[in-house]
Amino acid sequence: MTNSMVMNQKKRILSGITPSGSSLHIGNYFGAVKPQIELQDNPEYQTYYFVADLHALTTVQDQTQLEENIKQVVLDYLGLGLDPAKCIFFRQSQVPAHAQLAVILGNYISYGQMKRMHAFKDKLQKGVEVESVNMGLFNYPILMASDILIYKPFGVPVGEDQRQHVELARDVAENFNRTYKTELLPLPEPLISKEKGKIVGTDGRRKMSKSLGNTIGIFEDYDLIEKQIMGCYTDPNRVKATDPGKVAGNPVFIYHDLINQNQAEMADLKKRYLLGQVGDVEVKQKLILAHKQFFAQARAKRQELVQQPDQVVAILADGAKRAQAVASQTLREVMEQVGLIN
Ligand code: AQP
Repeated sequence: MTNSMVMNQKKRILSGITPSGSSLHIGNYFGAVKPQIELQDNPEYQTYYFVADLHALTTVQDQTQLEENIKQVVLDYLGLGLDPAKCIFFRQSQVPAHAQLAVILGNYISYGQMKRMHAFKDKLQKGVEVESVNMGLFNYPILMASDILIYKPFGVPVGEDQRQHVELARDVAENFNRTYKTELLPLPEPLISKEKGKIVGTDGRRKMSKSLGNTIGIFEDYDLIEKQIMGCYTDPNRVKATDPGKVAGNPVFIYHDLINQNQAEMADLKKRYLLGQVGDVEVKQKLILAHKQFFAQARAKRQELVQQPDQVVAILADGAKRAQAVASQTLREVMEQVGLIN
Protein backbone atom coordinates (compact mmCIF):
# COMPACT_ATOMS: atom_id res chain seq x y z
CA MET A 1 0.00 0.00 0.00
CA THR A 2 1.39 3.42 -0.92
CA ASN A 3 0.93 6.74 0.84
CA SER A 4 -1.58 7.86 -1.76
CA MET A 5 -3.74 4.83 -1.00
CA VAL A 6 -3.78 5.83 2.67
CA MET A 7 -5.14 9.25 1.61
CA ASN A 8 -8.12 7.59 -0.06
CA GLN A 9 -9.10 5.64 3.01
CA LYS A 10 -10.88 6.77 6.16
CA LYS A 11 -8.65 8.91 8.35
CA ARG A 12 -7.21 6.95 11.22
CA ILE A 13 -7.48 7.78 14.90
CA LEU A 14 -5.18 6.13 17.41
CA SER A 15 -4.87 6.15 21.18
CA GLY A 16 -3.73 3.93 24.02
CA ILE A 17 -4.20 3.44 27.72
CA THR A 18 -1.51 2.20 30.09
CA PRO A 19 -2.62 -0.56 32.48
CA SER A 20 -0.53 0.90 35.28
CA GLY A 21 -3.33 0.78 37.85
CA SER A 22 -6.26 -1.45 38.45
CA SER A 23 -9.10 0.55 36.92
CA LEU A 24 -10.01 3.74 35.04
CA HIS A 25 -10.97 6.92 36.90
CA ILE A 26 -13.28 9.73 35.86
CA GLY A 27 -10.29 11.87 34.79
CA ASN A 28 -9.30 9.20 32.24
CA TYR A 29 -12.92 8.86 31.19
CA PHE A 30 -13.88 12.49 30.56
CA GLY A 31 -10.39 13.55 29.42
CA ALA A 32 -9.74 10.75 26.95
CA VAL A 33 -11.92 7.65 26.92
CA LYS A 34 -15.27 9.33 26.28
CA PRO A 35 -14.03 11.35 23.28
CA GLN A 36 -12.25 8.25 21.96
CA ILE A 37 -15.41 6.17 22.16
CA GLU A 38 -17.46 8.92 20.51
CA LEU A 39 -15.07 8.93 17.53
CA GLN A 40 -15.86 5.28 16.77
CA ASP A 41 -19.27 6.46 15.51
CA ASN A 42 -17.85 9.08 13.15
CA PRO A 43 -17.94 7.65 9.60
CA GLU A 44 -14.91 9.79 8.60
CA TYR A 45 -12.62 7.84 10.86
CA GLN A 46 -11.28 4.36 11.49
CA THR A 47 -10.39 4.12 15.18
CA TYR A 48 -7.52 2.10 16.69
CA TYR A 49 -7.35 1.78 20.48
CA PHE A 50 -4.87 -0.31 22.39
CA VAL A 51 -3.89 -1.33 25.89
CA ALA A 52 -0.28 -0.19 26.27
CA ASP A 53 0.91 -3.21 28.22
CA LEU A 54 4.58 -2.76 27.24
CA HIS A 55 4.50 0.76 28.68
CA ALA A 56 3.13 -0.58 31.97
CA LEU A 57 6.41 -2.46 32.55
CA THR A 58 8.04 0.85 33.44
CA THR A 59 6.20 0.73 36.77
CA VAL A 60 4.41 -2.63 37.13
CA GLN A 61 6.97 -5.37 37.60
CA ASP A 62 4.79 -8.05 39.12
CA GLN A 63 3.37 -10.66 36.74
CA THR A 64 0.06 -11.24 38.53
CA GLN A 65 -0.50 -7.54 39.01
CA LEU A 66 0.17 -6.73 35.37
CA GLU A 67 -2.14 -9.49 34.13
CA GLU A 68 -4.85 -8.25 36.45
CA ASN A 69 -4.39 -4.59 35.39
CA ILE A 70 -4.63 -5.51 31.71
CA LYS A 71 -7.81 -7.51 32.28
CA GLN A 72 -9.42 -4.69 34.26
CA VAL A 73 -8.65 -1.99 31.73
CA VAL A 74 -9.93 -4.10 28.82
CA LEU A 75 -13.19 -4.72 30.68
CA ASP A 76 -13.44 -1.04 31.61
CA TYR A 77 -13.16 0.08 27.99
CA LEU A 78 -15.67 -2.47 26.73
CA GLY A 79 -18.04 -1.67 29.60
CA LEU A 80 -17.83 2.05 28.80
CA GLY A 81 -19.00 1.41 25.26
CA LEU A 82 -16.00 0.69 23.08
CA ASP A 83 -17.48 -1.43 20.32
CA PRO A 84 -15.13 -3.91 18.63
CA ALA A 85 -17.47 -3.99 15.62
CA LYS A 86 -16.73 -0.30 15.05
CA CYS A 87 -13.11 0.03 16.12
CA ILE A 88 -9.93 -2.00 16.33
CA PHE A 89 -9.11 -2.84 19.93
CA PHE A 90 -5.93 -4.70 20.80
CA ARG A 91 -3.00 -5.21 23.13
CA GLN A 92 0.23 -3.46 22.19
CA SER A 93 2.41 -6.50 22.93
CA GLN A 94 0.35 -8.59 20.49
CA VAL A 95 1.44 -6.36 17.61
CA PRO A 96 5.23 -6.80 17.64
CA ALA A 97 5.74 -4.22 14.89
CA HIS A 98 5.30 -1.44 17.52
CA ALA A 99 8.46 -2.54 19.34
CA GLN A 100 10.35 -3.20 16.12
CA LEU A 101 9.63 0.25 14.72
CA ALA A 102 10.60 1.85 18.07
CA VAL A 103 14.13 0.43 17.72
CA ILE A 104 14.46 2.18 14.35
CA LEU A 105 12.82 5.47 15.38
CA GLY A 106 15.14 5.94 18.36
CA ASN A 107 17.72 7.05 15.82
CA TYR A 108 15.74 10.12 14.80
CA ILE A 109 15.50 11.87 18.16
CA SER A 110 18.24 13.32 20.32
CA TYR A 111 19.18 12.59 23.90
CA GLY A 112 18.62 16.31 24.65
CA GLN A 113 14.99 16.14 23.51
CA MET A 114 14.39 12.95 25.45
CA LYS A 115 15.74 14.51 28.66
CA ARG A 116 13.05 17.19 28.43
CA MET A 117 10.17 14.67 28.48
CA HIS A 118 8.00 15.14 31.54
CA ALA A 119 7.56 11.46 32.49
CA PHE A 120 11.32 11.38 33.06
CA LYS A 121 11.54 14.84 34.65
CA ASP A 122 8.64 14.06 37.03
CA LYS A 123 10.56 11.07 38.37
CA LEU A 124 13.58 13.24 39.10
CA GLN A 125 11.37 15.81 40.81
CA LYS A 126 10.00 13.06 43.04
CA GLY A 127 13.56 12.57 44.27
CA VAL A 128 14.46 9.49 42.22
CA GLU A 129 18.18 9.40 41.36
CA VAL A 130 18.83 9.93 37.66
CA GLU A 131 21.14 6.89 37.69
CA SER A 132 18.32 4.61 38.78
CA VAL A 133 15.60 5.69 36.31
CA ASN A 134 14.86 2.62 34.22
CA MET A 135 15.51 2.88 30.49
CA GLY A 136 11.96 1.74 29.72
CA LEU A 137 10.70 4.94 31.34
CA PHE A 138 13.36 7.10 29.65
CA ASN A 139 12.55 5.55 26.24
CA TYR A 140 8.77 5.55 26.79
CA PRO A 141 8.15 8.50 24.41
CA ILE A 142 10.02 6.70 21.58
CA LEU A 143 7.85 3.62 21.94
CA MET A 144 4.83 5.92 22.10
CA ALA A 145 5.99 7.67 18.90
CA SER A 146 6.16 4.26 17.28
CA ASP A 147 2.71 3.28 18.65
CA ILE A 148 1.34 6.36 16.93
CA LEU A 149 3.31 6.69 13.70
CA ILE A 150 2.92 3.05 12.75
CA TYR A 151 -0.79 3.69 11.99
CA LYS A 152 -0.12 7.00 10.17
CA PRO A 153 -3.08 8.47 12.06
CA PHE A 154 -4.71 11.80 11.45
CA GLY A 155 -5.29 12.39 15.17
CA VAL A 156 -4.51 11.16 18.66
CA PRO A 157 -7.25 11.83 21.25
CA VAL A 158 -5.58 12.11 24.68
CA GLY A 159 -5.56 14.19 27.86
CA GLU A 160 -3.42 17.32 28.17
CA ASP A 161 -0.66 15.41 30.01
CA GLN A 162 0.06 13.46 26.83
CA ARG A 163 0.45 16.51 24.56
CA GLN A 164 4.22 16.57 24.92
CA HIS A 165 4.46 12.93 23.86
CA VAL A 166 2.34 13.46 20.74
CA GLU A 167 4.56 16.43 19.92
CA LEU A 168 7.61 14.24 20.28
CA ALA A 169 6.03 11.77 17.83
CA ARG A 170 5.66 14.69 15.40
CA ASP A 171 9.33 15.63 15.90
CA VAL A 172 10.42 12.03 15.26
CA ALA A 173 8.33 11.90 12.07
CA GLU A 174 9.68 15.28 10.90
CA ASN A 175 13.29 14.25 11.51
CA PHE A 176 12.75 10.95 9.75
CA ASN A 177 11.03 12.56 6.76
CA ARG A 178 13.72 15.25 6.49
CA THR A 179 16.54 12.71 6.66
CA TYR A 180 15.14 10.64 3.78
CA LYS A 181 13.41 13.47 1.87
CA THR A 182 10.13 11.62 2.11
CA GLU A 183 6.61 12.13 3.48
CA LEU A 184 6.33 8.56 4.62
CA LEU A 185 5.34 9.41 8.20
CA PRO A 186 2.46 11.94 8.36
CA LEU A 187 2.48 14.26 11.39
CA PRO A 188 -0.33 13.36 13.81
CA GLU A 189 -2.57 15.99 15.42
CA PRO A 190 -3.06 15.91 19.21
CA LEU A 191 -6.85 15.95 19.79
CA ILE A 192 -7.19 17.41 23.28
CA SER A 193 -10.29 18.92 24.83
CA LYS A 194 -9.75 22.48 26.13
CA GLU A 195 -12.25 22.09 28.96
CA LYS A 196 -11.82 18.41 29.81
CA GLY A 197 -8.21 17.65 28.89
CA LYS A 198 -7.07 18.05 32.49
CA ILE A 199 -9.62 17.03 35.13
CA VAL A 200 -8.58 18.12 38.59
CA GLY A 201 -8.18 15.54 41.36
CA THR A 202 -10.11 15.32 44.62
CA ASP A 203 -7.27 17.24 46.31
CA GLY A 204 -8.43 20.25 44.25
CA ARG A 205 -4.87 21.06 43.20
CA ARG A 206 -3.32 18.49 40.91
CA LYS A 207 -4.41 16.52 37.85
CA MET A 208 -6.48 13.49 38.80
CA SER A 209 -3.97 10.60 38.67
CA LYS A 210 -3.80 7.03 39.85
CA SER A 211 -0.34 7.59 41.28
CA LEU A 212 -1.46 10.64 43.31
CA GLY A 213 -4.37 8.83 44.96
CA ASN A 214 -6.73 11.74 44.18
CA THR A 215 -9.12 9.86 41.91
CA ILE A 216 -12.81 9.03 41.74
CA GLY A 217 -13.26 5.54 40.36
CA ILE A 218 -15.88 4.30 37.94
CA PHE A 219 -16.14 0.58 38.56
CA GLU A 220 -14.93 0.19 42.15
CA ASP A 221 -17.27 -0.85 44.96
CA TYR A 222 -19.59 1.97 45.91
CA ASP A 223 -18.17 2.02 49.45
CA LEU A 224 -14.89 3.22 48.00
CA ILE A 225 -16.40 5.65 45.48
CA GLU A 226 -18.52 7.19 48.23
CA LYS A 227 -15.42 7.60 50.37
CA GLN A 228 -13.58 9.24 47.46
CA ILE A 229 -16.44 11.67 46.85
CA MET A 230 -17.09 12.45 50.52
CA GLY A 231 -13.37 13.17 51.01
CA CYS A 232 -13.25 15.57 48.10
CA TYR A 233 -11.86 19.07 48.55
CA THR A 234 -14.49 21.85 48.14
CA ASP A 235 -14.19 25.54 49.05
CA PRO A 236 -11.51 25.90 51.77
CA ASN A 237 -12.77 29.34 52.82
CA ARG A 238 -16.18 28.04 53.75
CA VAL A 239 -16.28 27.03 57.40
CA LYS A 240 -20.01 26.55 57.98
CA ALA A 241 -22.80 25.50 55.63
CA THR A 242 -24.32 28.93 56.11
CA ASP A 243 -21.22 30.70 54.71
CA PRO A 244 -21.65 31.69 51.05
CA GLY A 245 -19.50 29.30 48.98
CA LYS A 246 -17.58 29.37 45.72
CA VAL A 247 -18.85 27.28 42.82
CA ALA A 248 -16.35 28.19 40.08
CA GLY A 249 -13.30 25.95 40.29
CA ASN A 250 -14.82 23.93 43.15
CA PRO A 251 -14.00 20.27 42.28
CA VAL A 252 -17.34 18.95 43.54
CA PHE A 253 -19.16 21.22 41.10
CA ILE A 254 -16.70 20.42 38.32
CA TYR A 255 -17.65 16.75 38.79
CA HIS A 256 -21.37 17.62 38.98
CA ASP A 257 -21.03 19.43 35.63
CA LEU A 258 -19.51 16.30 34.13
CA ILE A 259 -21.75 13.65 35.65
CA ASN A 260 -25.06 15.05 36.80
CA GLN A 261 -27.71 14.78 34.10
CA ASN A 262 -30.29 16.65 36.16
CA GLN A 263 -29.80 20.29 35.11
CA ALA A 264 -32.52 21.65 37.42
CA GLU A 265 -30.99 19.96 40.47
CA MET A 266 -27.56 21.31 39.60
CA ALA A 267 -28.78 24.86 39.08
CA ASP A 268 -30.57 24.70 42.45
CA LEU A 269 -27.49 23.32 44.24
CA LYS A 270 -25.24 25.98 42.77
CA LYS A 271 -27.65 28.77 43.68
CA ARG A 272 -28.00 27.58 47.26
CA TYR A 273 -24.24 27.01 47.59
CA LEU A 274 -23.49 30.58 46.56
CA LEU A 275 -25.99 31.84 49.15
CA GLY A 276 -24.80 29.55 51.95
CA GLN A 277 -28.02 27.53 51.99
CA VAL A 278 -26.68 24.05 51.42
CA GLY A 279 -23.94 22.00 53.09
CA ASP A 280 -21.07 20.17 51.39
CA VAL A 281 -22.53 16.86 52.54
CA GLU A 282 -25.75 17.29 50.58
CA VAL A 283 -23.83 18.40 47.46
CA LYS A 284 -21.59 15.34 47.73
CA GLN A 285 -24.47 12.95 48.39
CA LYS A 286 -26.19 14.23 45.26
CA LEU A 287 -22.94 13.68 43.36
CA ILE A 288 -22.83 10.05 44.55
CA LEU A 289 -26.38 9.53 43.27
CA ALA A 290 -25.53 11.20 39.96
CA HIS A 291 -22.44 8.97 39.61
CA LYS A 292 -24.59 5.89 40.22
CA GLN A 293 -27.00 6.93 37.48
CA PHE A 294 -24.37 8.04 34.99
CA PHE A 295 -22.31 4.85 35.17
CA ALA A 296 -25.08 2.30 35.87
CA GLN A 297 -25.21 1.02 32.30
CA ALA A 298 -21.42 0.75 31.98
CA ARG A 299 -21.18 -1.12 35.27
CA ALA A 300 -23.88 -3.57 34.22
CA LYS A 301 -22.27 -4.14 30.81
CA ARG A 302 -18.88 -4.69 32.40
CA GLN A 303 -20.39 -7.17 34.83
CA GLU A 304 -21.81 -9.14 31.88
CA LEU A 305 -18.41 -9.22 30.20
CA VAL A 306 -16.72 -10.58 33.31
CA GLN A 307 -18.79 -13.73 32.69
CA GLN A 308 -17.51 -13.99 29.09
CA PRO A 309 -13.70 -14.16 29.27
CA ASP A 310 -13.41 -16.13 26.01
CA GLN A 311 -15.26 -13.44 24.12
CA VAL A 312 -12.92 -10.78 25.49
CA VAL A 313 -9.85 -12.81 24.43
CA ALA A 314 -11.37 -13.23 20.95
CA ILE A 315 -12.02 -9.47 20.62
CA LEU A 316 -8.37 -8.69 21.40
CA ALA A 317 -7.04 -11.43 19.10
CA ASP A 318 -9.12 -10.15 16.22
CA GLY A 319 -8.06 -6.56 16.95
CA ALA A 320 -4.38 -7.57 17.03
CA LYS A 321 -4.69 -9.31 13.66
CA ARG A 322 -6.26 -6.26 12.04
CA ALA A 323 -3.81 -3.85 13.67
CA GLN A 324 -0.81 -5.99 12.69
CA ALA A 325 -1.88 -5.88 9.03
CA VAL A 326 -1.54 -2.06 9.03
CA ALA A 327 1.45 -1.91 11.39
CA SER A 328 3.57 -4.43 9.50
CA GLN A 329 2.93 -2.54 6.27
CA THR A 330 4.31 0.70 7.75
CA LEU A 331 7.22 -1.17 9.31
CA ARG A 332 8.07 -2.60 5.92
CA GLU A 333 7.90 0.82 4.25
CA VAL A 334 10.19 2.29 6.91
CA MET A 335 12.65 -0.60 6.62
CA GLU A 336 12.75 -0.17 2.87
CA GLN A 337 13.25 3.57 3.24
CA VAL A 338 16.21 3.27 5.59
CA GLY A 339 17.85 0.49 3.60
CA LEU A 340 17.08 -2.58 5.68
CA ILE A 341 15.25 -4.38 2.86
CA ASN A 342 17.03 -4.58 -0.43
N1 AQP B 1 -6.92 13.98 35.14
C1 AQP B 1 -7.02 13.73 33.83
N2 AQP B 1 -7.76 14.57 33.06
C2 AQP B 1 -7.89 14.36 31.73
N3 AQP B 1 -7.32 13.32 31.09
C3 AQP B 1 -6.58 12.47 31.82
N4 AQP B 1 -5.86 11.35 31.48
C4 AQP B 1 -5.28 10.85 32.59
N5 AQP B 1 -5.58 11.61 33.66
C5 AQP B 1 -6.38 12.63 33.21
C6 AQP B 1 -5.81 10.80 30.13
O1 AQP B 1 -6.28 9.47 30.18
C7 AQP B 1 -5.62 8.71 29.18
C8 AQP B 1 -5.11 7.43 29.76
O2 AQP B 1 -4.24 7.71 30.81
P1 AQP B 1 -3.12 6.68 31.27
O3 AQP B 1 -3.54 5.95 32.48
O4 AQP B 1 -2.63 5.88 30.14
O5 AQP B 1 -2.06 7.70 31.60
P2 AQP B 1 -1.85 8.62 32.77
O6 AQP B 1 -1.86 10.01 32.29
O7 AQP B 1 -0.57 8.13 33.29
O8 AQP B 1 -3.05 8.41 33.84
P3 AQP B 1 -2.85 8.68 35.35
O9 AQP B 1 -4.06 8.38 36.13
O10 AQP B 1 -2.31 10.07 35.50
O11 AQP B 1 -1.78 7.60 35.76
P4 AQP B 1 -0.44 7.73 36.55
O12 AQP B 1 -0.76 8.35 37.85
O13 AQP B 1 0.02 6.31 36.66
O14 AQP B 1 0.49 8.59 35.73
C9 AQP B 1 -4.50 9.58 28.61
O15 AQP B 1 -4.91 10.09 27.36
C10 AQP B 1 -4.38 10.68 29.62
O16 AQP B 1 -3.95 11.89 29.01
